[in-house]
Amino acid sequence: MKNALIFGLTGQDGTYLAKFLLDKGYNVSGTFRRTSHKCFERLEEISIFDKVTTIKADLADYGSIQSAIKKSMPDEIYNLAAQSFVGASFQQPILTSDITGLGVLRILEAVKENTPDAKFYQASSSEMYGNYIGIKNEESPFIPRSPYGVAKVFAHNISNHYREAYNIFACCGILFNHESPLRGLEFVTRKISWTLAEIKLGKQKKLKLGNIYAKRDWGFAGDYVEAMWMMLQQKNPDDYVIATGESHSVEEFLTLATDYAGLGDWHDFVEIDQSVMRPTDIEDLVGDASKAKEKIGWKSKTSFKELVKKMVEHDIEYHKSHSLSF
Ligand code: NDP
Ligand code: GDR
Repeated sequence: MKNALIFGLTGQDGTYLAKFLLDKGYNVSGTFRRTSHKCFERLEEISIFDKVTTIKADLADYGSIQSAIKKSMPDEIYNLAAQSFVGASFQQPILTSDITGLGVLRILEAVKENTPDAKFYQASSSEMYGNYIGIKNEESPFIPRSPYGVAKVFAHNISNHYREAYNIFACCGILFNHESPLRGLEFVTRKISWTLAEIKLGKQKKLKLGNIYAKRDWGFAGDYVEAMWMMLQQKNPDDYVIATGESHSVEEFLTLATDYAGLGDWHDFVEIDQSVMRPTDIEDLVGDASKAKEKIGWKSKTSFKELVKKMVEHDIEYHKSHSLSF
């Protein structure tokens, strides 16, 4: 039985990946941060909390990273941990650089010193392309437009460097946006599906959004975690773009979601909120995942429409059965 260690187990992707690896028969360990509140909701929502080993570790803290690696003795390490919200990276650029950028170097050093034969996956991002215009593949330049994007470029480059200099089996998945009913509430897709459900059930009146003309290449997170695993099963380590190949605007997502929620015309309840606009934003991101298709046999399975429907239906059901109380 293989051992896998997931940094960022408690996040959207960590949860889907843990489920995927458990189904493949792996022993799954994953890290969580100490918080004053519950942080295992996602694992509980898909009923896998009691099937994984949880280890406390913070990417700011080398000792805890090393100890997570020594405890789990992994064959495969997936780094999904990050300050992952682009919007917050403008307000907390130093923290973002430390966790999303330098944190990856801390893991790589711990791997080099303790388990140099372990395979390593790094969660790179389409946000690294930033201002680069046109369809993006593995050869396209990185011109990041946010502190988050800059930190991810560092993490990507240092992972490539450890592959070249120390022979670490390091793969970077350059993933475009992927969403799900487990997506964090501040990301635009989930903010929309969640708030529409609240509006439908009379718990909310308004939905406040920023740049609704921005376009993203949106896939389903459940499809994307499979690509992470596939990369580590290849003979040689490499980097791959993972994307659907089509982009849609926030406005299109909103229109479709409003339709699925049966709420009529979104102009009746949407307000544009200047406070969520970013100092710099990326207008359009579309990925070309041909290399992943040819070399590892991965392709996106869930359509844009299916994704929107899945998220809206989940959140309406959720709000029907839960009343939040604090
Ligand atoms: P989430 O924000 O849902 O999860 C991030 C994870 O990182 C959480 O488990 C979080 O813990 C953990 N984390 C945050 N800060 C620290 C820290 N200081 N030390 C240790 N762990 C920490 O992100 P996703 O699951 O959506 O994304 C997974 C990875 O993929 C991230 O690196 C993200 O940047 C990257 N990515 C995501 C894409 C997407 O569209 N989802 C696209 C491309 C890349 P906690 O639960 O305590 O907050
Ligand atoms: P992104 O995702 O920045 O692409 O990063 P997000 O959903 O935050 O924004 C997508 C686009 O929507 C616009 N937008 C809004 N965004 C938010 N969050 N809230 C709003 O109200 C709103 N209104 C409009 C944004 O300006 C942006 O243009 C995600 C994260 O998962 C990263 O970790 C990952 O690396 C990239 O995707 C690929």
